[in-house]
Amino acid sequence: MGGDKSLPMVLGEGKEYSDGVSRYSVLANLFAERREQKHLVILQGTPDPDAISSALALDYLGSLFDIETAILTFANVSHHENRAMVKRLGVNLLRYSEGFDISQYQMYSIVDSQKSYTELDHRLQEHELEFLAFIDHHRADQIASKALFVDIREHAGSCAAILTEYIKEAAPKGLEPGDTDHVRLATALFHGMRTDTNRLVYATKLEFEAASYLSSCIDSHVIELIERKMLTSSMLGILENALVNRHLHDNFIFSDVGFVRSSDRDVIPQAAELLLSREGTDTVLVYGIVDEKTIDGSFRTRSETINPDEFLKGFLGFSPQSGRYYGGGNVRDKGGFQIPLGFLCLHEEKSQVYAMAREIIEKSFLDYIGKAGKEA
Ligand SMILES: [Mn+2]
Repeated sequence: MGGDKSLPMVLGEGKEYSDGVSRYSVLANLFAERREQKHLVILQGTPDPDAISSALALDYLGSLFDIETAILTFANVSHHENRAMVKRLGVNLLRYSEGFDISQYQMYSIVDSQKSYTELDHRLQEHELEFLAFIDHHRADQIASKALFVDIREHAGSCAAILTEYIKEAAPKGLEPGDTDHVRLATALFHGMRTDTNRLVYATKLEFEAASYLSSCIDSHVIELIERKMLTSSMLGILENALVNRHLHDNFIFSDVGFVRSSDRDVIPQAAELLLSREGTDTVLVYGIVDEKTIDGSFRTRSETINPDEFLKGFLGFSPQSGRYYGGGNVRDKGGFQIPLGFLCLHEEKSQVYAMAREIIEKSFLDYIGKAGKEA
């Protein structure tokens, strides 16, 4: 360590501090001073694979110092793929409730979250838990973290890759392919990296280095099973609607999927991607009415000239009440929008509301792309 309690300055995104001390050695020293303590890793929001695997990594690192770790969440794992990960890899997550006994823990950490405060800070303070580590890859929050160890790397594609860097230092010879716990850990971390980087398409050097280190322990079969897309019959129904209701306008496809429950909302972008794969199509807009409250739409394009963000802002405009645009996207290939139905959702005749929404959206869309007719 670079001196008592005061950490040296962190420069850039590298694995070392300005004085050449590695980030991990600082964390390892803190662990060493807290042997056999009990550690709580807190996951904020709905736990995703990057967060879960980062927590597993802290559990592993702590175990090298006989530290016992529990992973605490505030929400259930919802997405199918994430549930599959928890189940396949036998991850043990504790769901927080009022009755949760904090007093048995001496310290806590937060991983993969921009926020370094939690909804149970008052209880953590009451029981005098030390805030051990705050490790993240989102943009640094205005409020500086009070953790003893802070590692925020805004340019990292995933938190899992940062944690893998620590593991690499703790176990330089590599994890053991014959050890099921190591395989579980490596597989979780690789999956975490993949989900945060669009299956490694947007991975940084840190992810590739981490993947290379973990490679001998990654169970590819499990990754394949976890990442397999599962569609419920209601989801298939949504895709079917998108196909049946499609209207072609030159190289544009416009479609709607009907009424959708919020749990099936993720299928709308999938429907847009499916339609975009039609030969000769370069731009797709698909929408549905979610929970009878909002019109949610997805926009996909392969066009060289269309900027999805400009397109959606221009085509739908903004809400007079909030002053915010209804939609937006990136400059390259995708975007989305959400328009509240407001008082219209009180209407008894849902089909009329739907027909009206459809007419308005399609007309504005066609006006915007400079076409009058709407023949399929
Ligand atoms: Mn993440």
